[in-house]
Amino acid sequence: MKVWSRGIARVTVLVAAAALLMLALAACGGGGNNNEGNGGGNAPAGAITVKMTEFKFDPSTIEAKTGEITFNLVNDGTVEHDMHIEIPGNPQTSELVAPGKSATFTVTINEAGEYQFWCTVPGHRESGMEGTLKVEG
Ligand SMILES: [Cu+2]
Repeated sequence: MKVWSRGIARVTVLVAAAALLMLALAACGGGGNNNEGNGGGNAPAGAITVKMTEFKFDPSTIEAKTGEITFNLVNDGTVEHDMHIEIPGNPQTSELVAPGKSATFTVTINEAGEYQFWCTVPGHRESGMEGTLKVEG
């Protein structure tokens, strides 16, 4: 009798451990690279996180220092978005970011000033998806 109940207890522990393992695996899923996940957990150090939804950037006014500027673009919307920064002589556009995904976007701006940015998907800028990047030396 004692041996029997011990066996049951052991099986119960094994089942519980297996369930925990599966939960842990599920929690880790989808976080493998920079284009996965939605929390920006893989963003490089110093990156400026910008959320993109229909139809705005959050924040829409961004302050940065001259030099290399890295954005962590997080698409919290339901359609694709990107970020275009109008740098005179060197305009830059990020990759298109799918809904629920994020992407790293790096530009170099050596001159202090205010730069306009917007989403290039047709109709989005007109709907309010634009902002200002203030760069200080
Ligand atoms: Cu857009």
